[in-house]
Amino acid sequence: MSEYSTIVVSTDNRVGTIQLNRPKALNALNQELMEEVVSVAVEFDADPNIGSLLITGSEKAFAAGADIKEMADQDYPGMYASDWFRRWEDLANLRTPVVAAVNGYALGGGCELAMMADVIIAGESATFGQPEINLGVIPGMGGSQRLTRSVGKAKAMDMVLTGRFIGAEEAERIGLVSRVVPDDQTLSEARKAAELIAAKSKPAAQMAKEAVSASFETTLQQGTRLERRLFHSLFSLADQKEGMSAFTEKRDPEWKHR
Ligand code: CO8
Repeated sequence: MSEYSTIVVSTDNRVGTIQLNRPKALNALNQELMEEVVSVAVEFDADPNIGSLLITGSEKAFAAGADIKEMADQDYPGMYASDWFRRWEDLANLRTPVVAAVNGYALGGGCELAMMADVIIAGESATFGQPEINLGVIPGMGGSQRLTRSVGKAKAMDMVLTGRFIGAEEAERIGLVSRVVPDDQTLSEARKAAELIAAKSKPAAQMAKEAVSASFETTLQQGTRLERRLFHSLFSLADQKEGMSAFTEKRDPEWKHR
């Protein structure tokens, strides 16, 4: 029996995997699921034996959005007082790289959750969308911001204003996903990517994530300066010596920092 009611959690090869598991609701994101996902992810983030996270759903749905039934009767004072769904930001702020394996629907909060990941591997029949406009609301888990930064104004406005769904091929073409693979290989390809990342020098992988993520927040000059400073700081670690020695000695590196 899993100790969680909305997710299935496992660890293997330095990868912490979280599978969303509310099949009857197409993995709709409710408060309980948010708490479970984020608390496990935060624990993985602090675990020296974990080098990357893998988040996935089912064949039919990565997640079909925030749980509409849970939200329907909420009111403004309650939403504001609880800062509804703020906790997802803790997932977006993890330092450990996160890979999302997306099959089926990634809609509304589901698309926004996928966009909190660093690498998105999508099955060829995956469907992405921000249909909140059809419910009389707007994206609320970062969709208006992360989507626009990923795909630009033209595509973000199109998706957010019309609510239209896009397929995996278009999602890859516009830069929303990293790779598209056959549906039956989504999880295995995502796992391979997560294992590849988890096998790197952990501080190098974390700093690579930090540097790329900073491009969403800073000017070019601030961002390139941060990148340079992080680059310089890696020369304080044994892994820089090991990585460069291994290259010249034509062997695989054996990372010390995990
Ligand atoms: N919430 C709750 N239940 C859902 C959701 C959802 N988002 N999506 C699907 N379900 C449930 C259905 O109600 C249904 O349950 P039941 O069998 O009890 O009726 C079950 O899942 C299966 O769904 P369908 O029968 O509808 O399956 P279909 O294959 O016919 O359709 C769709 C699949 C197209 C995915 C359809 O279910 C759908 O349109 N779902 C809603 C998609 C949507 O609008 N998502 C956006 C939600 S709003 C949001 O995400 C806001 C995020 C930000 C919040 C931040 C707050 C600060």
